Amino acid sequence: MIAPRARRTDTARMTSPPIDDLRGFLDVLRGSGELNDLRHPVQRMHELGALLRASEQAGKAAMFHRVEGAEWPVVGSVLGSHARIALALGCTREAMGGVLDRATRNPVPARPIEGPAPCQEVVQDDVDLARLPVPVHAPLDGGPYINAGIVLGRDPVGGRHNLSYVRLQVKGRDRVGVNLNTWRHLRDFFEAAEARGENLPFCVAIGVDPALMIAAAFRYEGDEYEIAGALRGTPTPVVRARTCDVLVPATAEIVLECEILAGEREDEGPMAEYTGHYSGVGRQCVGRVRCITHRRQPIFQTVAGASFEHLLLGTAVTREPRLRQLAQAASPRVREVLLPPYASGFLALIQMHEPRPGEVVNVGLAALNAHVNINTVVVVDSDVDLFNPTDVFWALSTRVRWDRDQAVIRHALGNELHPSATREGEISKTIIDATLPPELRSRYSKVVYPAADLAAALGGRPPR
Ligand SMILES: Cc1cc2nc3c(=O)[nH]c(=O)nc-3n(C[C@H](O)[C@H](O)[C@H](O)COP(=O)(O)O)c2cc1C
Ligand SMILES: [Mn+2]
Repeated sequence: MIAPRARRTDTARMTSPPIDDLRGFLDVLRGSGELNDLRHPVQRMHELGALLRASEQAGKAAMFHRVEGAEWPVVGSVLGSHARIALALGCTREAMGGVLDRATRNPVPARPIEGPAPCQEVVQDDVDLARLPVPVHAPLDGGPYINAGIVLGRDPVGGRHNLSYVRLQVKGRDRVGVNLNTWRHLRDFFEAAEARGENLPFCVAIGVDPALMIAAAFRYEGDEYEIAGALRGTPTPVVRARTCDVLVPATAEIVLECEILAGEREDEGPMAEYTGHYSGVGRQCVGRVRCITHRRQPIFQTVAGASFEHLLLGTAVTREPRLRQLAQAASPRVREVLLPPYASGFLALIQMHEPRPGEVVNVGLAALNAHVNINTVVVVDSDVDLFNPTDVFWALSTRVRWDRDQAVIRHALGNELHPSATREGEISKTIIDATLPPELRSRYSKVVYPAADLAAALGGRPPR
């Protein structure tokens, strides 16, 4: 049992040592009772995915020590709950929004190191992806998917590094499908390279510390290594890849050094996506793996498609800071914002205190611009708890007059995976005003009973 990590409140700095690799974080999770260690053999096809889902739903990450036909263990759902993300950040659930927000405004750049790096302890120039224990997660997935890799690319203009997640379908010894959605920095870099007839070098770091995992999910115009450094409180040590000019995290478990091939497209998919539906099969980019490096006895990390981890990282917590900034810039009467993971990042909930006439629409428009995927904004009064879906549905059912309180925006850009979008991602968006208009506020007050100590009353004790 290791000592619990000191918790960071809104203002205090972390006092425990920073977590600087995946192994360090797994120790923290074990010490906090947040990790299931599964030691009996499991199948890489489907069985591992089903057990991982069961473990996540029971509230824990899962480490599979014996995967049939594989040498390396697999771990998943490492950041699959608010509690585990809070542990990674060394803060409380309530302080998380502030910690993430400040990280985007206090960049800590990566620090290149010389000499041998753990991630390059073993080098495999004769690439064979079959050596990696890549699971087939969901029942209808089109094949094994590497989802948890931090995809590292460099801006051809200026050279900044970009960190993101891109699902990679394993297609052969050294071949992967690369699913790049429309609104992605790596896609911009690739299109610029392809226009010159060139391949785009990129690397994939699999098995990294949680600050890097969280940073990669951010949409940020700078270099996302800066966010990882800010979240951890120390710069990310990086080392040059062996075959290209990309800097990779020195403590990663595994690194794939790759390139996206100019002029090539192939069928890719289907895969269980964050929308809760399977994606279709589409013509997507193709990557070639040129070299694999790894630590001795590496741990393979995975994120199952449509898992809570996928939703939390990809659609919720990392997008709330910008949502809060833009909504509060539109009105000082914005109190709280939320991208509830159950709505896959398409729904933004905003709580306002006594908005002025018309202001809800202004805030709604700002919120729609916080991330391209957001297509529904619901604004509620300050007596409605955003974290309680029952309360939000109550406001929707009792405080909306549908011919007056809804603005519909047509022909906007959203995400192409949404079932209502065109193939290019064109979609309609809406702002719903579920606040009481000023003239009704005094007429309709919410029924709230005082809190009571039922346990004390049942036990015959006097209430505290
Ligand atoms: C587990 C996971 C898998 C993801 N897979 C993809 C993907 O296959 N394609 C994609 O375009 N975005 C994917 N995303 C979303 C992007 O990684 C995310 O929006 C990121 O901010 C994009 O980086 P960028 O803003 O620097 O372009 C995924 C996110 C997560 C958390
Ligand atoms: Mn980016």
